[in-house]
Amino acid sequence: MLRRDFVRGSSAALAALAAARRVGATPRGFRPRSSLARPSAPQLAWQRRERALFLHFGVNTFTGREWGDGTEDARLFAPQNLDARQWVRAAKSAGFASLVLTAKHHDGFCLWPSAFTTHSVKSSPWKGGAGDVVREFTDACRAEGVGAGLYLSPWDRHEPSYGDSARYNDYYERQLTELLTHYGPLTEVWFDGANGEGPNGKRQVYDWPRVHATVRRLQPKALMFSDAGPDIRWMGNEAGVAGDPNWCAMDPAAVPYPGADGPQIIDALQHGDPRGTVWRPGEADVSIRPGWFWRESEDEKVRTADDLEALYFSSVGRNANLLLNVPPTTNGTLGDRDVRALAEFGERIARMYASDVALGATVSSNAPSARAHRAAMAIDPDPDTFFTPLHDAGEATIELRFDAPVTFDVVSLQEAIGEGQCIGSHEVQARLAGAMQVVASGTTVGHRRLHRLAASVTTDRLVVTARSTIGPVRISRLSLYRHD
Ligand code: FUL
Repeated sequence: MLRRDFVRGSSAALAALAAARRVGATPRGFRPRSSLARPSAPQLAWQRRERALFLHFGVNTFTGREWGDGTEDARLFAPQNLDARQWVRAAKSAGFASLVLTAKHHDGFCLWPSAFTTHSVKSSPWKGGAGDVVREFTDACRAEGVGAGLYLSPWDRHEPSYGDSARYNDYYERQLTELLTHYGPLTEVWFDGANGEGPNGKRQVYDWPRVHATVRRLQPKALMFSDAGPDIRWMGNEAGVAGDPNWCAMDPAAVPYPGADGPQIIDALQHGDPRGTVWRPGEADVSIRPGWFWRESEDEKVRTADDLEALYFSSVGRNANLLLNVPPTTNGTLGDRDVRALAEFGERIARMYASDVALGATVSSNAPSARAHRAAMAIDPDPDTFFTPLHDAGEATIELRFDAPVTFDVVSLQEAIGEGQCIGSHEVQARLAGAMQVVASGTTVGHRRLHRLAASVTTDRLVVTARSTIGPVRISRLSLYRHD
């Protein structure tokens, strides 16, 4: 099927296009679509941060439930030693540069003293009703130099107006406005799609266009997450696993509203669409424990650093950001076991990235390129430089030669996504016992694609071939690490 994004050509050219589409490449002679979706500056900065910490905290922490029903007594909320700085430091120890806190979950209890309800910290014994968790959280993030994000559940099982759509939408807008105007700049605003019936037996109809417009107006740099974006999309599961392939672009009609359900919706969330008109990269959310909220009975089930590392490879390693939930305890701090796992995970990833053996290579490519985009730019650590061939041939090859053999077991490929995402397949070959052999291959690259090899490879020659489905191959960085 022909798409508008290719300029019309001769029948021979069209046949070449059809053949190329079958193998997933862009043939010579076809110009890429000029309107390729690209990230905004905040989206690109967010993708480069790669990892964020999620904090589920509220009355559920004290009842041991996952979904409160809204009848919880606000007096239950009584953390003895709440310490938001500890949350942020634990996040930083694992290399997380931003955090997202549940300002309000489905039970409707607000972690800030909202002027529009009494069902909040105001009615709790914590700090004599004068405390504000959102304030402590955002202050701690700012003091520690990391981004702060907030989750405001649209579904509210406490608020009497819920289900009376127009009235509740006003209530929600007022609460959102408080969060967007009282706590300084936010990096992310998190919406989920849960949508129940109100006390009147009616299903609430959310006003998403109004919600989005409010966030844009009051916090133009904050990115909005939901199944339907508009800036960041859900990855389609809560297991921390990105799709393969995973495109950052999407057809906005594929997931019309948050909470839309069905196999095609999940498929669209997992994979995106190379020809999609909007840039909506995926965020893979997952918890360090079986539940989202803390409960003592799950203290023995905290994921290990090994597990967290596997999640890193299945999310960040497949072009999605990792949003890892680590819930505070009834004490108001993160548990020791969780903090230890985070720190160990962070150390391992830092150790892996500490030494890139590709840096010593002599680099060449199979095609001429402009000086600014020469082959050596493919190993240059500057994320803003990249290799691209002078003429877009839909395929490009980078060759690395080493004076002395190097050993690695992780291959990291990064595409210059500031220009859009184009690579649809790639292959890595290394000279082993005198012959070139495929050591890794895959589909999309995007911000980062990691291959963890089954065994370490020692070689003096490496060739990476990348094929593009929609525009030029642009390799921002190829790096080789040892992970143990
Ligand atoms: C879902 C919620 O229903 C869960 O409780 C949790 O907050 C998860 C991250 O999002 O929609």
